[in-house]
Amino acid sequence: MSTRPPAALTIAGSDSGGAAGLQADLRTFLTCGVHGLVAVTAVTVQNTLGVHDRADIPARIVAGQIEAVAADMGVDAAKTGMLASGEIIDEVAGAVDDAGIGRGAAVPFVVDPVAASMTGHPLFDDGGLTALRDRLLPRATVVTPNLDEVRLLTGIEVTRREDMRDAARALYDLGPEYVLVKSGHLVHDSECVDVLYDGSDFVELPGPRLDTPHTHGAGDAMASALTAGLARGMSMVDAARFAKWFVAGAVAHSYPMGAKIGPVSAFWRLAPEDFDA
Ligand code: PXL
Repeated sequence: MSTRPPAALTIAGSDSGGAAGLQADLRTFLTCGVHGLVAVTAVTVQNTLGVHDRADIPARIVAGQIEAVAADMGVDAAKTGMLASGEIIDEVAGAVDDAGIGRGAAVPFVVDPVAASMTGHPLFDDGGLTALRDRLLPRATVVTPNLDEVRLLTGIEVTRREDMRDAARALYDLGPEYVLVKSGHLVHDSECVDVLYDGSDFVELPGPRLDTPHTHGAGDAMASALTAGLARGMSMVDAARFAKWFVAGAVAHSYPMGAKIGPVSAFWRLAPEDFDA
């Protein structure tokens, strides 16, 4: 390859288990044809039993990573994952503004409002939720909550497919350009129909509901495939459909690893000869 590929930036935490976090994002970017840039926010000590410890990166180092890659390498789309603290969110808000990333700027900004790990451990401090709502959602080109994050951000408890539209409207009022509400947690629904809302119209994004317990990293894969699609110049609707396609393949090829919930997989994007010994 002699020309520069599209580049996407993830602002996210490290998962030592390699299922979620920046590891999932970089794997998704690569297999979606996009160079991955990284601003690490925190290091988690994690396996399938839980998040056992963590160290947050100093906020100025998080901002420094964003500034450094934006100034020299160029960012075609950016996303957030685990943001760790209100202080880090404040620095990220300033850095994305300076880099021309976000709603109304040239570079699309996907805010995945990651609040807790799969095992229920909080992934930001008490100031994090307020900072996310007040400082990041108004800067988001698109916000991609699951139904737990919908409840934390809006107080709305979604129990039926129909409630997702009310949730999308309430989230839209917090300032993003688009809202993509994910339906994965509606476990009694036979399909996974996500909803994309732009303040006037709804687009339904259908997908299969697959019967597997191994879904760690599915949300990260969805948001990073969406980011990759945007980095490649797709419209929001096309990028959202692309992300659904990618995450359905990743969940279909998930595997057991460790005692509890195993990772979703991007291996299906590799050719059979890549597996020959
Ligand atoms: O899936 C959300 C997520 C994001 N980032 C990190 C995580 C998790 C979930 O476990 O550990 C670092």
